[in-house]
Amino acid sequence: MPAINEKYADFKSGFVAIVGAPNAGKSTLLNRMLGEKISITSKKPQTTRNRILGALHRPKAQLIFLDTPGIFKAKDTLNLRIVDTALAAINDADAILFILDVANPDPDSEYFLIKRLQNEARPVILALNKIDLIEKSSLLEIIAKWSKEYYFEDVVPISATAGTQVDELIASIENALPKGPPYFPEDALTDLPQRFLAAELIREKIFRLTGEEIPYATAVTIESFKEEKEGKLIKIEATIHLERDSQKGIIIGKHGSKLKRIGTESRQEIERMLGARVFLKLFVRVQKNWRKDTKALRKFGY
Ligand SMILES: Nc1nc2c(ncn2[C@@H]2O[C@H](COP(=O)(O)OP(=O)(O)O)[C@@H](O)[C@H]2O)c(=O)[nH]1
Ligand SMILES: [Mg+2]
Repeated sequence: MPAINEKYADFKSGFVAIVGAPNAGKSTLLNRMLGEKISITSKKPQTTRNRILGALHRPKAQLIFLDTPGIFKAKDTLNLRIVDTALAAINDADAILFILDVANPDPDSEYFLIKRLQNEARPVILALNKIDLIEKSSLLEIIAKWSKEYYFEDVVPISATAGTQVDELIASIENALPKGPPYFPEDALTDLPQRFLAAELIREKIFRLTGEEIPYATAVTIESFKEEKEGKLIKIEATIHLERDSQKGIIIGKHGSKLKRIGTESRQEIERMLGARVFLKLFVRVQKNWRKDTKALRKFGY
């Protein structure tokens, strides 16, 4: 067997922070690049709250992506934590993948990030996302505009949902990474425990199936996660935490219909993720004003 440094003589590896405005498509792109869903997505901004790590294994490289919450002006304690999480991921990275939504620009967030990246020695690659939503003819202008704003290592127009040019983007990121052996074993997809991913899938359904402030007032914790029948059946008990009593009725819905739908849809996705049958039991609880409560935030994983 060759020595380890010989075996990986021309191997590349590194951490890549995915940053951008809320809703730019960061989590959708991560799932697309990995070919697996590890980060939840929705039409609503600020779906992602934690740092989500996903490893992409290539023949000559390992790309370790850090999906982050969007960068925006935070007002409460939860949101300050969320933005800190995104900025911390930038500090941990070897390269930065800046993604913007060409169909719905968010200049506040975009220029905040551009400013944060000034004097950045590490390579920054720009992905111009959602090109499926704009006229082809306007793309050149957008590329020219952003090329003037910053010295990007590369600018790649993509569509994360359609998969357009995602392979080109991956090749460009691989090119920008430093030489080095892999950090994770080849079968590792993420460092996140299955319990966390299950709670996230429940939170995603709440983001998609409820409106107004409900998704933002929600946290999900897993109370128990038990394998039975040699791992063929998994029994999960989860609690949906809300901020106010008045929100309970909305989550539960008429004759429990909303909660039932949240339960069914998340169970189906958790089953797909775990490759096992899942028995999911949901509880609803009110933890008054948890978003401002540092102890509660810690308990809920923020
Ligand atoms: N049309 C279109 N929609 C996209 C594309 N990429 C992401 N989206 C949608 O944009 C919304 C926000 O995506 P998400 O990944 O949650 O954004 P994030 O907040 O940056 O992580 C979702 O509804 C996605 O389906 C794309 O390339 N084209
Ligand atoms: Mg996200």
